Amino acid sequence: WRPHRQHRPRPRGPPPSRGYPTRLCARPEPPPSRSRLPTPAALVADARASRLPVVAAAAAGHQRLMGSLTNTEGLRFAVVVARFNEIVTNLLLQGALEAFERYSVKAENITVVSVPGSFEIPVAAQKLGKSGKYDAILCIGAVIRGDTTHYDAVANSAASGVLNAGLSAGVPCVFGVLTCDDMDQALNRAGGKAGNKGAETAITAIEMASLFRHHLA
Ligand code: INI
Repeated sequence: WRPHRQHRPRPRGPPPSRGYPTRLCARPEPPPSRSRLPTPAALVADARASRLPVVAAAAAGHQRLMGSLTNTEGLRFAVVVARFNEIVTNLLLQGALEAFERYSVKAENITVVSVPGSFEIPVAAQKLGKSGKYDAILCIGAVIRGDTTHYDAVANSAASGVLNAGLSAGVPCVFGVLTCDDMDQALNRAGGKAGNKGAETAITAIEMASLFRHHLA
């Protein structure tokens, strides 16, 4: 059994187009098809041609501010490094210093400050930030889980402390404190299989320092 279909008179005029709207069809204009947007390859080509960063080339009409990794002239950095788990933190520091060198940050513009443990990093970072001598502070430490809850206390204090140091000083304080379950995990991130987080955070520090110096000052 099927319900009886009611007969409705066909509207006069041509049937609505199934494709894009035509002059005779009153459908709204469809949104621009994805194919009309520039492809990532085209964006990169445009950026190269105009010598703009890719994100800036993509930003039609509005201003986009971004730190530079190539113009590091005159940028000054402090590195606060914890001695606790020194085997790891020395490797992180080495990675950071190598990255600074690769990005042409002069050794004379880098001050390394040593503190006992990660818990002590924030107060030193805040003091250095407020001194007005540095464009960014890089904070390096390694918190490795033990049998007690001490790990959580130190890890959480280091993370929120570094954040607060940056906010109160108005100077970027970059978080390069590893929080790991064991020494193997930490060593993997200090130049082993997972790269060197010290180097990665140094690059973040350069970008933030440049952003603040050149655009947000
Ligand atoms: N400090 C670290 O940097 N990493 C750790 O893993 C750690 N643990 O596990 O105890 C640690 N503790 C010391 C802490 O940072 C302070 O130096 C100490 O509590 C004195 O304030």
